[in-house]
Amino acid sequence: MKEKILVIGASGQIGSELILKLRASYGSDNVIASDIKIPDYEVMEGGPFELLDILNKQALANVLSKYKVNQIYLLAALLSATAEQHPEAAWKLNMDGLLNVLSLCKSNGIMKVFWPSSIAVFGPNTQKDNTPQNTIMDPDTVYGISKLAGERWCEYYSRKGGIDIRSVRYPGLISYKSSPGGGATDYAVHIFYEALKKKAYECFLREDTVLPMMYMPDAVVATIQLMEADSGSISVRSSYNISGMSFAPIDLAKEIEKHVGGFVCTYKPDERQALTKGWPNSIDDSVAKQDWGWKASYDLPHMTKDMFANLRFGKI
Ligand code: NAD
Ligand code: AKB
Repeated sequence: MKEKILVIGASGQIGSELILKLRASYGSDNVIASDIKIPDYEVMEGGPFELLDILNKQALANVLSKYKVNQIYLLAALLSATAEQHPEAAWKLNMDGLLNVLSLCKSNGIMKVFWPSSIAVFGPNTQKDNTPQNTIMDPDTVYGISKLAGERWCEYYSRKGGIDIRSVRYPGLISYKSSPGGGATDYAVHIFYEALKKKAYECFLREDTVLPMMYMPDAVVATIQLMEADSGSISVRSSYNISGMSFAPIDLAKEIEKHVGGFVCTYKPDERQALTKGWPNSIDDSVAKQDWGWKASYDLPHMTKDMFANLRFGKI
């Protein structure tokens, strides 16, 4: 069957990169971008775009039928820091958005959905190092609670609704094409811009806050690889752990100093520090490796070098 793919939240940090790869693989006309925000030029001009609010179920139904969509990537969500400031709006978008998609998939016979979870599903009682696929999950942030509930809905609709739903728990993502959307790991993108502009950055997390992180090219590969894997190889229908690298702000600052002589990072933790308290230091992704052959390519030095190559000679 010819793929007709709808990406919801296509103007965001992940969507604006993922959509380019999907269009390159499946053909521009077969990948419809949608968001409540106009995307950047490359996404807007590269194929169809629909202004779509995921909370408007009828509008979503209209887009699904207009393009005869048979696959959905649902990326619209409020991330950790914004969700903590607007708990009810976050719950509404993160839950109702997902439920609108799942119920329309069921009634329209749309078979395949990608929905991302996050390392924020873990909590203070979770094992912090090499966090297993199946473990204690007691998130203490609005965002983490919504992601854990979302994982349960995905598994429920996969097993009982007959929809082929696939998901990964992304770590904090680092990218140069578009700004991050309001999370506790955003410092790891902002620091690059400030290093180039001012040779200085004031970090909102403590210097020793080790978190799982991933470079965007790896995140995009993981997403597409999982979506293209044989259905029979997918043993996890909640969400897969995937791992890229783990570092603290001080490790990243030291790496940046190698590229920007005289760079100084200072630390002034704010309310975003508390959001990371229950998050893991590192992730065990052996199940994803075994099921669909996942393997990250970028470590901290390789990612830092590539970020600077793109920010210096690409677009900033
Ligand atoms: P983002 O905030 O950059 O992008 C989200 C997009 O959704 C935005 O363009 C926004 O305009 C759009 N949106 C908001 N409300 C909408 C609505 N009502 N209808 C339609 N679109 C709407 O987020 P992102 O970083 O691209 O994240 C995408 C997904 O991946 C989210 O589910 C997020 O929780 C998850 N995730 C991201 C990271 C990360 O580090 N970026 C890590 C873990 C999980
Ligand atoms: C955030 O910080 O909210 C995201 C995430 C880890 O889900 N980057």
